[in-house]
Amino acid sequence: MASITSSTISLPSFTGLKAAAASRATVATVKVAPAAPKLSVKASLKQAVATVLAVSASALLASNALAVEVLLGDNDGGLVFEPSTFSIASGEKIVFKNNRGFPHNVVFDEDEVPAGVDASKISMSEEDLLNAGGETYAVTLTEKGTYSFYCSPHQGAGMVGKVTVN
Ligand SMILES: [Cu+2]
Repeated sequence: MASITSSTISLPSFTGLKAAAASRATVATVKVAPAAPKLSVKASLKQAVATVLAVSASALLASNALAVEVLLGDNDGGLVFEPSTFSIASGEKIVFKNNRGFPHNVVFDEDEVPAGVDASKISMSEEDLLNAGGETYAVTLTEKGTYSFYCSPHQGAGMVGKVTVN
């Protein structure tokens, strides 16, 4: 019994004279006792790791919540917003970024924005274009509801999008 650990040494004080008197019972207890703490340590470590993962995941979500990036033109050169349909929280910034197939722009449809929203105040002008790769247009929407937008040079090609502000 050279491997008796501190946790097993304290056992007699818990189990009292009963365990001390029956040596067989003490041996059995000694074998079981170290295993139990080992398991619970593993379990709590697992839990700790899970908690850390959950925290970093929510931190990522929180940082994403500050700005959503929408690519203008997908990586295959498709004339689309990527993503084209998405949701954001009120006050969250949308950054439209020139990717492929430019020039592009971002115009909100005056007939498809929440009541009271002036589409011209959140839009680029129809003639204004993002001509170079990486150029951005950022807008922050606060009024809840659904907004439709399009790229004026490519609206006919289907470069349209929809954002819901929750
Ligand atoms: Cu476009």
